[in-house]
Amino acid sequence: MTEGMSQKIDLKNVKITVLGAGLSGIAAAKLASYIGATVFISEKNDSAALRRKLSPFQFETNGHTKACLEADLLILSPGIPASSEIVQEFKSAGIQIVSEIEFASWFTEAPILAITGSNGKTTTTALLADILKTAGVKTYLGGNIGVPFSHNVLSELQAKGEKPVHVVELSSFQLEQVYNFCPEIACILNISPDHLDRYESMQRYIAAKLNITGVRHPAGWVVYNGHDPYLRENIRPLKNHIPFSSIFAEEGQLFVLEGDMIVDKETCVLFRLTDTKLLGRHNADNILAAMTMAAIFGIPQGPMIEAITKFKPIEHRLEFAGEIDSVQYFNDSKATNIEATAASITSFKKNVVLILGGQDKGKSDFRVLIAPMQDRVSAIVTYGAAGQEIADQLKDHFPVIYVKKFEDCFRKSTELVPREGVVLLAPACASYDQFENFEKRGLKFKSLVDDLKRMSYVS
Ligand code: UMA
Ligand code: ADP
Repeated sequence: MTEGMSQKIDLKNVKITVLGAGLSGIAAAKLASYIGATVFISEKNDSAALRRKLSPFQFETNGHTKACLEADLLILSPGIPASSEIVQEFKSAGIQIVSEIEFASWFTEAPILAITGSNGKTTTTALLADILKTAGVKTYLGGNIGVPFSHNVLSELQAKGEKPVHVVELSSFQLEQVYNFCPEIACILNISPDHLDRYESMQRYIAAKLNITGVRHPAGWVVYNGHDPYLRENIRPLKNHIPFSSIFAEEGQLFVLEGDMIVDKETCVLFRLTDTKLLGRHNADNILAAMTMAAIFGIPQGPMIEAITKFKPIEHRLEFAGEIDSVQYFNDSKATNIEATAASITSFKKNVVLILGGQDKGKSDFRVLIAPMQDRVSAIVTYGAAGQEIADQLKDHFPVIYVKKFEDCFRKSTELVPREGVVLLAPACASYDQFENFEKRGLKFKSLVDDLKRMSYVS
C-alpha cells in the first residue's frame, strides 16, 4: 500500500475498468495505476491523439466490447448516464460501479469542502478556494470546475507534504454512484430544474444533488440556501445544518445581508456588496455560502473580506464585455437554464436587450422569465434551435425577434438597444447547436463586441 494513502483500502492488483477517456476517466486511471490496480480504459470514440494519450494503459477505443466487463470495479465518467446500455451490462454482471468522485475520495484523508447546486457552483467554489488560499491554507481546487478530483488526490499523494484541503465543485452527474463520499462541509446552493434531458424526473435530479450530504456517512456540516423550498424541506431534518440567505435572516445563519451590507451575527458590518466586483442578488448568495463554509472551517474574517473584495467574476459568468456608445455589454453565456437567466436579468434595473436561445435542456418553460423581465427588458432577440419556440412563448408579452444565427442575433440586439442600455447574453439554453460549448459562445460574443468597438472608433 502506498504511503500517505488511506489505510482502509488496498486495491493492489484489483482489476478496474474506467469507462470514458475524458478528463475524469484519464485522471482516475492515473490514480488507480498509482495505487497499484490493474487498469483498463474503455472509450466509445477513437482518434490517433486519443490512442497516444491512452498508451500508458491497457485500453480499447471505438466502442465498449465484452473485454471491459472483465473487472472487479467500474469507475464511471460523469458524462455517461447509468441508464446507458454498457453500464446496465456491468450491473447485470454484478460489478461494483462507482463515480470518479467516490473512487478518488477513498485515497485522501484531507478535509473535503464540496459545493453543488443548480447554479453558482463554479463562482462559489472558486471564491471559497480564494478565501482559503488568502488565509494561507494549502488548497486543491477541483471537480466539475475543470480539474478532476482524482488529479488533485493523486497530486496530494505524490506531494506527501502538509495536509491540504480539497475544495470540490460537484455536478449532479458526479454525485451519482457515490456511497462513502463524505465531505467535512457540504454546501447546496439552490435547486431548480436542470439537466432534465438526463433525469427522468425532478425527484431523481434532487436525489443526486442531496447525495453530497453523505449517503452512508453524513457530512460533518451541511450549508444550504435557507430560502430554497426544496432545500428547506430536505436539509432541515439532517443534524448539523446551517442556512445562508440573501433574503431571509433566520436563526442559525452566521451572516446576513442588510441592504447592501454583509453583516455578521453580532451585527458588525463586514463589507458592502458594492465593494465587490460581483453583481446581483444571486452573487450575494454565493458570497454568503462561501463565507459560511469558510467560517465553519475556522477562517478569520480578515482574509475572508480581502479575498471576496478582490475576487473578479469568472469568465462567461455575468462578465462585463465592454461599453460602446453608452451601451454596456455583458457576457453570461454560462446562464444555461431558466433560473440562472432570471438571476442574471434581475441584476439590472431597466433597458436590457436580452439574447436568449441555443439548445433547450428539456422542455423548458420560458414564460417563467416573464416576471423577472417585467420593466427590465425592453426587447428580446432569440436564436438557434430553441429560438422559435422561445419567441412563440414570449411574443405576447415583449417585443421578440427570432434570428437563426448567433452572429445575426447579436447584430439585431445592437440595433434594438437604447442609449444607456444593456445587451445581455444570458441565453437560458445550452450552446451545442451552434458552438462546441458555452465558453466558445461567450468568446464569440466578446469578439463581436470587440469588432463593434473597433468599428465605432473608425466611424
Ligand atoms: N463516452 C463513452 N461511452 C459513452 C458515452 C461517453 O466512452 O457511452 C466517453 C466520451 O466520448 C468521453 C467520456 O466518455 O470521452 C466522457 O467524458 P465526460 O463527459 O464524463 O467528461 P470529462 O472530460 O471527464 O469531464 C467531466 C465533466 N463533464 C461532464 O460531466 C459532462 C466536466 O464538467 C468536469 O470539468 C471534468 O469531468 C472534471 O471533473 C464539464 C460539464 O459540462 C464542465 N459539466 C456539466 C455542467 O457543468 O453542467 C455537468
Ligand atoms: P454553475 O457552475 O453552477 O453553472 P456558475 O458560477 O458558473 O454556476 O454560474 C453560472 C450562471 O448561473 C451565472 O452566470 C449566473 O447567470 C447564474 N448564477 C450564479 N450564481 C447563481 C445563484 N446563486 N443563483 C441563481 N443563479 C446563479
